[in-house]
Amino acid sequence: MASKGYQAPEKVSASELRIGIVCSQWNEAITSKLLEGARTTLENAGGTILPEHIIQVPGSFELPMGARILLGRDKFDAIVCLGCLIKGDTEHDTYIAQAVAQGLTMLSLQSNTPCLFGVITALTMDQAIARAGGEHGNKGSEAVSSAIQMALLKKTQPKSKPTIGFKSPLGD
Ligand code: DLZ
Repeated sequence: MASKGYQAPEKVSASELRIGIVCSQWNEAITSKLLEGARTTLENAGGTILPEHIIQVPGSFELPMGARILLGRDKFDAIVCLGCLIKGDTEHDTYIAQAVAQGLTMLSLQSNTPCLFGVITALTMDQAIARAGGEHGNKGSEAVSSAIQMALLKKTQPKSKPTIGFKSPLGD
């Protein structure tokens, strides 16, 4: 079955974009597929990922901090965060997923740089496999498509002073 998820607009070019990737090592068999999908999608759009623009973090919980580290290193148009949370016997996965979603939302708004949630939240390993290049697409690839769209959206806005009082801690 084809993925019913987000369909990227056609003919976007990422050739002028600097996209960073943060990849979690937990469930590495899955996150490596997300990374592969992310790279392929970016390259198909004319972009490249330099080795120094990819960092590994231990688990999904560390993704927002990893994104923060990348943003402190260089100027990026977007950061794509890749992880895979699989439900265990407890609510652990829910707390981590919420923390990551909130962390990335906060970081995006504070840094004025889109930080994308390319995290699979699955009940089983089979569900994760289906979302990492299987029948439900590749969430890494989808996150990169969203990153390109958001980065281009931001680039094409007229420069204006912030009107709602935010001042970026990252000097953007
Ligand atoms: C501890 C933990 C568990 C149980 N499960 C996952 C998981 O399914 N996916 C994932 O990305 N990370 C998991 N982690 C690790 C946490 O994300 C985090 O690295 C640790 O709690 C240390 O902060």
